Amino acid sequence: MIAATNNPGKLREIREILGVNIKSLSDVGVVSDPEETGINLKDNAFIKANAVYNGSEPVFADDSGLFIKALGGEPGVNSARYAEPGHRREKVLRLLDGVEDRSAYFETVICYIDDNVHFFSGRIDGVITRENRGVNGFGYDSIFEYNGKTFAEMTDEEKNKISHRKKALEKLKEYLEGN
Ligand code: ITT
Repeated sequence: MIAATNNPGKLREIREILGVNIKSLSDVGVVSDPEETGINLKDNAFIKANAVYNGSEPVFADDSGLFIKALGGEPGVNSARYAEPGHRREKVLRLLDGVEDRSAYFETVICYIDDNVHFFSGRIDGVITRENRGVNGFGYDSIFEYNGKTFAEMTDEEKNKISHRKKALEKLKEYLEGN
């Protein structure tokens, strides 16, 4: 299976959770960074997987986002493009300054293409912290808290037990095992 992602943090999580042989884009010499023009995670997951699929080897892609209640679901599908790199978490913290209801969730939609196109999704609910905490993980991990710890304060193993991506990957795993 080829994982159509350029995000090393994601790739590491996928390998750890699925435990099957996963090739990255660079392993197969494919350069792919299609524009994520979809209006939701499902559209973008399909765009990413379909850009790599060549009719033989199965392809996996996921699109994920952080959906914050007080921001009307932002950054959501725009999580990767919400601000310049290095400024995304600060933007969220600034917009939530003084906001009491800090509920948020991460959602992942996986698109898996073999002979058909399949979708699997997973979600985890938590809250946005008031400052960055923790050094592990990637993206918004240091401002997303679940059960008293941010994702960046968890080990990979702890995060991978409960994460949005884990839940979606478990569904894919079930599908793969039934085939
Ligand atoms: P692709 O190459 O797979 O497209 P990406 O970094 O663009 O990688 P997504 O579009 O799926 O990834 O995700 C959007 C952003 O959401 C991503 O850049 C992160 O900032 C954030 N994100 C996704 N999953 C996350 C996670 O598990 N923890 C923290 N942030 C996450």
